[in-house]
Parts: sequence; C-alpha cells; structure tokens
Amino acid sequence: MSDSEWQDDLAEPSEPLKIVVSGPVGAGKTTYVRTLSEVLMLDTDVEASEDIGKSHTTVAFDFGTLNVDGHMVHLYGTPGQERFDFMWEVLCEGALGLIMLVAGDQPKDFPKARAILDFITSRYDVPFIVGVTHQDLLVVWEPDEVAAYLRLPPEHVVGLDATVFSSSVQTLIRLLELVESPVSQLI
Ligand SMILES: Nc1nc2c(ncn2[C@@H]2O[C@H](COP(=O)(O)OP(=O)(O)O)[C@@H](O)[C@H]2O)c(=O)[nH]1
Ligand SMILES: [Mg+2]
Repeated sequence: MSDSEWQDDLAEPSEPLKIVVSGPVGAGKTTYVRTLSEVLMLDTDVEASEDIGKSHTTVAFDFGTLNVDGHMVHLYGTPGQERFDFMWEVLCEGALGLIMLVAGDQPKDFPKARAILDFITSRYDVPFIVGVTHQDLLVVWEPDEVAAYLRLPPEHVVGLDATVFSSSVQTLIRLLELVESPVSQLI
C-alpha cells in the first residue's frame, strides 16, 4: 500500500489512533516516544529499584502525541520490567496497533520480546510490527535476521534508529500500512 492509500483509509477519525510501544527494558521505548512526540512528555523514568543494567527505567508509561497527515496518533510506551506486566493489558485496551521494539545489539533480549509479543497478541487481536532498534550501530542484528530468529514474516520486522525522527516515523507508517481497517476498529 502506498502512503497516500493508507491515508485515505484513515479518513477523518474522530478518535486519536492509539498505538502501544512495548518491548524489553533498554529496547528504546522511551527514546522512541520522545523522538516522535510533538508535546512535552510526561517523564515517568525513575531510578531503577533493581539491577536492570541501567540507572533509570520507566514506571507507569511513556506518552506522546504526533500528527500524521491530519490524524492524531497517541503513543503509549509500556514499562519493560515484568512486575509491571499488568500495565501491558491496560494499555492495549482499544489499541489500533502494537510496535514491539527490541535492541538489535541485545540478542539475549529477543526471547523476552517474543514472550511479550505472545502475551499481548494472545489476549488482543492487535496488528503489530517488530522494530529492531540500534540500526545505527556497527554490530547489530538486521531486521531479516531477527524475523528469522522470532519466526515472523519479514514484512512484520523493520529496523530503525529510535533516536532519529524519520526512521522512527517510518516504523509507525509500516504499522499503519498493516492495519487494514483502522476507522472501523475505532467505532
Ligand atoms: N544508538 C542508539 N541508541 C538508542 C536507540 N534506541 C535507544 N537508544 C538508547 O538506548 C538506551 C535505552 O533506551 P530507552 O529508551 O531508555 O529504553 P526503554 O527501556 O525501552 O525505554 C538509551 O540510552 C537510548 O538513548 C537507537 O536506535 N540507537
Ligand atoms: Mg523506558
């Protein structure tokens, strides 16, 4: 589908398009939502209370909004730590699509990404795309390799640099292309 075709599909929804961004700790969820958001984000990153390999982590959720060709998109980034599992379900309620991020330089996290994906998609019939972050690094798994590892069709897996707007928005557009009838799901 071309960009203009999916824009036609999304004709004038009254509700914002709700997109959930999930994935393991360190996948780039907070970065992704911050890169895309046009509004000042709620800062839900706090000092990590357990050893998760970085000093700050997200409690509650990341929230950001952006306008894609006249359509308001709301992004909800889930926390990665498992003790916040319940948040995934809350955030996925009424979601139009799911962006599952995983860091391409952290293959040890691929099974975690698969587990989160299975957890969500077994409960919600939500279209999803896997975004393999850190594509700007020299040594990184490419989307096709991650697709094979996760046994997903290659069109469901894209690579991105979550720190760069154009790369991040492309991932969002690929997801919207996979969403067949977004307006009917909003009603
Ligand atoms: N080079 C690079 N760094 C990234 C990318 N995505 C995230 N990061 C960095 O990876 C770290 C973890 O990202 P964060 O957004 O906190 O991950 P979260 O736990 O999923 O919210 C931060 O230092 C980010 O700046 C990326 O695509 N490329
Ligand atoms: Mg975070």
